[in-house]
Amino acid sequence: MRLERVELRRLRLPLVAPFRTAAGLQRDRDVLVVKVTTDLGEGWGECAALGEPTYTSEYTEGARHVIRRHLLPRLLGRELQGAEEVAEALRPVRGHPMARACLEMALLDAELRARGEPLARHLGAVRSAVDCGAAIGLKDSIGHLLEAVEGALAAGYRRVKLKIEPGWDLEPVQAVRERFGPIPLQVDANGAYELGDLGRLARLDHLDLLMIEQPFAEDDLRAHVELARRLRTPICLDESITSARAAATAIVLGACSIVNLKPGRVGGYFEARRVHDVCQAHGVPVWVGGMLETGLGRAANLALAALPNCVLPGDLSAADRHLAQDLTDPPVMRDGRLPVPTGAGIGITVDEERVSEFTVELDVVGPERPAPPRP
Ligand code: NPG
Repeated sequence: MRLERVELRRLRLPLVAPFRTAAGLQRDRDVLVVKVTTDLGEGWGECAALGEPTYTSEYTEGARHVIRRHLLPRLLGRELQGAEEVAEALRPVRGHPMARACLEMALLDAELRARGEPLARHLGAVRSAVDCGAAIGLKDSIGHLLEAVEGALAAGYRRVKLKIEPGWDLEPVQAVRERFGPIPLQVDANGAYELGDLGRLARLDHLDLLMIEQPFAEDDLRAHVELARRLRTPICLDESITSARAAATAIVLGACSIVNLKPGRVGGYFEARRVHDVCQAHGVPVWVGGMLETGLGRAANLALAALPNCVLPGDLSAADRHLAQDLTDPPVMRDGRLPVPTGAGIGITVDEERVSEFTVELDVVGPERPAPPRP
């Protein structure tokens, strides 16, 4: 296949409500979406990067720059056997996994659409619907937190994840436990703690949490090892798992016993599947995370969540849980589960009118129109 033209759009989508985590406050979703045109047809991709470099070093404007200046020149016009070769073509560029993943996703969508093959089947899906979990941001009061948890449970979500940070941990989590009893509950710190907070985190151990996610900084595997030795609550890693190799290292060192899988964080769907496989080989369950994606990114996440070792409910919801406006019609959650898309490629129809409506910047790379056929 050959990439011929790219529309790179920066969109600004309103959120239902601001979303606060230890990794910053999201007031809206500043997101990059690409439409690629290849010799096989069109495909869509979404970049997981947030508007500011507060969750990882990548951010929307930076991703836009690296895509235009460094990634696309390595892909445009080049003959590829398929999207599986995108990672290899981009190997000379260091870092920027979310920017790479976005292009890989769009080319994979184009390739699979042309073949009539759904992404889930291509990745090795074993399920037609997946369990959904709700992620609840940091709140300004326990009352607001309890309301949010109540709303998520009423909507049918099969587990609840609470964001925590130093000063917002034991008390709110305990309050949720007391009020809602033995619901499947987990917490996520986005790296907000230090090794010296070990004792403080140990106080969560009696709350029967499914896991504590990324308590320490992404490069502090040692602190995670120490905590894992001390607690019976499983430790899950997110930001630290940047590749299949990183997953193997973290598991072998004893830094985690659960992994959050995000294709953007590891540079694409093929690497995400390798992370899944490495974890499976070590008996480590995985679940699919979320990055406040539009319906496009979420549909692709549902395909990934259908893999055999994705045995825990993910941060999977229809986009309308977080976004006031979306680029597709949201799927309907039934009984806390969402159907895995069955259409070719990512399997959803992007509403191009809505895409245009929310576009704040547009770059077109490649010829405006395909060259006319020679007489
Ligand atoms: O359902 O998309 C969603 C949100 C899930 O909490 C969620 N994502 O750390 O995993 C995370 C997290 C996040 C979101 C982090 C936004 C930073 C900003």
